[in-house]
Amino acid sequence: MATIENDARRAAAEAALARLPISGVIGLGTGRTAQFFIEGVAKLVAAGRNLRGVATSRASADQAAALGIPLLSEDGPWAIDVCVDGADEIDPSRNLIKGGGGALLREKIVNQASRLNIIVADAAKLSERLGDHWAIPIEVTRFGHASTAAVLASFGTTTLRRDKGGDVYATDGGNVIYDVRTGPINDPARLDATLRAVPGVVETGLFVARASLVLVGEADGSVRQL
Ligand code: A5P
Repeated sequence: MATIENDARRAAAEAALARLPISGVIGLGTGRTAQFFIEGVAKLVAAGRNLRGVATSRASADQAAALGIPLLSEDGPWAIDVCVDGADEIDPSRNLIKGGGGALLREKIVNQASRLNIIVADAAKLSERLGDHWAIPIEVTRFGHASTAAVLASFGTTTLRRDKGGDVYATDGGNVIYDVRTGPINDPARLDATLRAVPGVVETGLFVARASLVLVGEADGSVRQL
C-alpha cells in the first residue's frame, strides 16, 4: 500500500540494504519496515548475492522462505554479520522499545548474535524518552501469567495482549505478552534488569545499547542516521 509512512519505511529499508556485505549472514527483523528490507534482500539473492538469513519470527521466516532467501537452522549457533530490524520507540541514545509485533524474544536473541545491529524506522518512532509514547511489551510464561502480571502492575498499567480475534496472544515461543505502560523511563537499563529479575518474565522489549545505528526514513525518500 502506498502511504507516506510506507514511503518512509521503504526509504529506511533501502538505506540498510546498501550497507549489507556482498556475502554473509543477515538477521531478518520483524514488522512492516523489516518486510520492505526482506523484499530487498530477496532481490539481492535473486541477483546472485550469497546472503543467508536468520529470521526473528515465524512471520519473517515465512516471508523470507517464500521469496527464496536461504535460512540458517533455528538452533544456531550463528555468526550474523548484520541484523536489520524495526523498533516502536527510539530515544536519542539509540535505546529502543521493541515487541509491538510480538517478536521481542527472538529479536533480542538475534540482536545478541549479530556483529552489527541496524534499526530501520520512520520518524514517528523518535521520542525524547522511552515510554513517552509506548508501553513496554513483556514476554511472560503462560504458567502463572496472571500472578506475574500482579507483580508487573507495580511498574505501570498492565494489559494482557490479545490477537485480533480476542484470544490471548501467543508468541512464537508459546508465551504471552503484557504491555506495561510505565510513562517516561529515566533509566531504561536499570528498569530492564529489574523487570527481567521477576520470576515468570522471559524477556522485555527494552533494547538498551543494542542498536549500532538507526536509519530514519522520511516520506521524501531521504534518510537520517542516528
Ligand atoms: C516486532 O516485534 C517489533 O519489534 C517491530 O520490529 C516493531 O514493532 C516495528 O514494527 P514496524 O516496522 O511495523 O513499525
